[in-house]
Amino acid sequence: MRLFVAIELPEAVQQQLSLLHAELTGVRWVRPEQLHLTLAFLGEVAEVQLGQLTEALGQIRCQPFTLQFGRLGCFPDQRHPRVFWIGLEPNPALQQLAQQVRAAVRACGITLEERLFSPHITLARLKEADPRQVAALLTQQPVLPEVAVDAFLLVQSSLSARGAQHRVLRRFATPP
Ligand code: 2AM
Repeated sequence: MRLFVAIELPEAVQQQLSLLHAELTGVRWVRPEQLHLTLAFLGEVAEVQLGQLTEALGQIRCQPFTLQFGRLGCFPDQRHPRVFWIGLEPNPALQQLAQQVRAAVRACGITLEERLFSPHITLARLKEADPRQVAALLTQQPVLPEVAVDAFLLVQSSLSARGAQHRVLRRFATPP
């Protein structure tokens, strides 16, 4: 099973983010209902590990906090735009939650990339997009509400010809 752990976004925010969609060649916008903040990408996990994993994730405690949206940007950089994202303002509670999730996953023997957690929401994936058109996208300054976080999701992602299909396997409330 291909799994990841993420924070869900309210539907109203997903809809607001989808207003950033623009006519561009070589762009694949993430469907509004699939917009999320990834905390950890686990990749392929054997189904037999699911019990241990949900047990470990279920132990996580965290004070409720709010997310504030930050700037728009591209990975790896503006001249070679592959991923168009919106960032989140630095937030110690979010970093701590991501750390706890990653520690819980690793404790189950699942290997994660060492890459630092860089909180962002992927809005689009780009293939041969014109960097000048992408630069124009980056000048937008969306006004978005804060998002209250008191839970996270374990999600299965199944790849298909129509793109990735997401299925929420478990929602974990995070009691303080
Ligand atoms: P991101 O694009 O928002 O960083 C589910 O595939 C989620 O896991 C994606 O939204 C992606 O989040 C994240 N992810 C991180 N590393 C990945 C990888 N190597 N392959 C696929 N998804 C990855």
